[in-house]
Amino acid sequence: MKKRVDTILTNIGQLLTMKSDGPRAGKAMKEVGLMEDAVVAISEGKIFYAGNEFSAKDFDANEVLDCEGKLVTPGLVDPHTHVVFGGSREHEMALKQQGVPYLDILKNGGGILSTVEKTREATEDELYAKAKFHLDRMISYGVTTAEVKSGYGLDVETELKQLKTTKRLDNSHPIDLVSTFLGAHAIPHEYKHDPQAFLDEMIGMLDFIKEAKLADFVDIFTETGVFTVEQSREYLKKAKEAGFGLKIHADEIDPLGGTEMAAELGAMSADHLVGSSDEGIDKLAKAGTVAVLLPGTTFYLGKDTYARARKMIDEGVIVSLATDFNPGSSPTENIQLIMTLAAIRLKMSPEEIMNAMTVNAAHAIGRGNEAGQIVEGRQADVVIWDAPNYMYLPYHYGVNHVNTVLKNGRVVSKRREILHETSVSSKS
Ligand code: IZC
Ligand code: ZN
Repeated sequence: MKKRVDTILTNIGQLLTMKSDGPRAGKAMKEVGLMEDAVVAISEGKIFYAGNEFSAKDFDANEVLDCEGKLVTPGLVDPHTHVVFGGSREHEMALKQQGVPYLDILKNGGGILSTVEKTREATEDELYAKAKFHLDRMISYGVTTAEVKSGYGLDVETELKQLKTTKRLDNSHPIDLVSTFLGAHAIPHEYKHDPQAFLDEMIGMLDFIKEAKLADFVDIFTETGVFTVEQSREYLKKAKEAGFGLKIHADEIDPLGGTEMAAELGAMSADHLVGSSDEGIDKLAKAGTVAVLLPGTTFYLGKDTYARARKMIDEGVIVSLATDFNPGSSPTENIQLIMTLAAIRLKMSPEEIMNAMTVNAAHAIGRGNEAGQIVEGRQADVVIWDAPNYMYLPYHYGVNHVNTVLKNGRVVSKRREILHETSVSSKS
């Protein structure tokens, strides 16, 4: 008796199931659940079967996707983005070229604060349309689950506008979105002389955000000229009491000790970590706090020193990777470019990169049981790649290797069609 299913993927060259009982650290990051001659069957939006004990002829499917010997992996997970924002910051490029540091641009009212101005001006519909455009691009690069932060409002009204936009996008866009409240992203000019009063205002929003289910996580930018480690610790403690998971922008530019603090508070993830100390890395490993590394940001800030991924992996930290897509320090939706930067600058292996962008990324945003693996019963989030194997992805860089993206079993993105015909004789 053939098994009736909705869709089967046949003729798969290489299947990475990424099957794992939990997040992967250290040497376990070498495992990718590689299978040859495998078939994937999908029923009602879920993985019905993935393996090589059965073959295509054992299934009666409505739809057959011939993978033509290509690589098939789980949909990628981008666990750190700032997708909902107004405006853009291309005018800062010239300042950067003149050597003006990122934090000086912010101190002078630009940077994050210039995006705050544009986000305050935008209507909810404008924010929605703009973010949808970026999410469409993200899915075309193979992302099927992503985290989205607020933090360009810095007042009650605009923070809520951003969070509501994220919720609306989660309900309407194929990418599953996990929402993070980043009210503590910068000090708005109206509170320039009283950052604590500003933090108190953001703390005042927590219960409402929780009740309205507008965010799962709370995050803070712990950095020189923004929030101190002590301010951040007190703020995050309040967020924990209110029932949120914790995230932190830690040691991105100056090594202040945010890494240690994140681990001490049992944060779900600590992100950036360019300047993390040995002690901080040790604490992350012991606490099981995920290190979300953002090499695209280091690249775009023009820095030479990257996060110490090799040391983190050797010490047993759960390492993940993300785009940090935002209009200032990492304006790109291209998660595949992050793969290459992770390979070249963080010296991560292709296997480690795949774990960082699937299993560990899903875990970093509390979706470890739903996303990041092609395993029976899980949501059928699958990418078919124009690549013969997974090592090819970080190797051939700067372009989009996606052939087809399936979200909950449905084809939601396909490689762009080329709208011309090439005849051999026409150029002779
Ligand atoms: O808009 O510059 N680092 N937050 C912390 C950012 C970068 C985003 C931005
Ligand atoms: Zn960020």
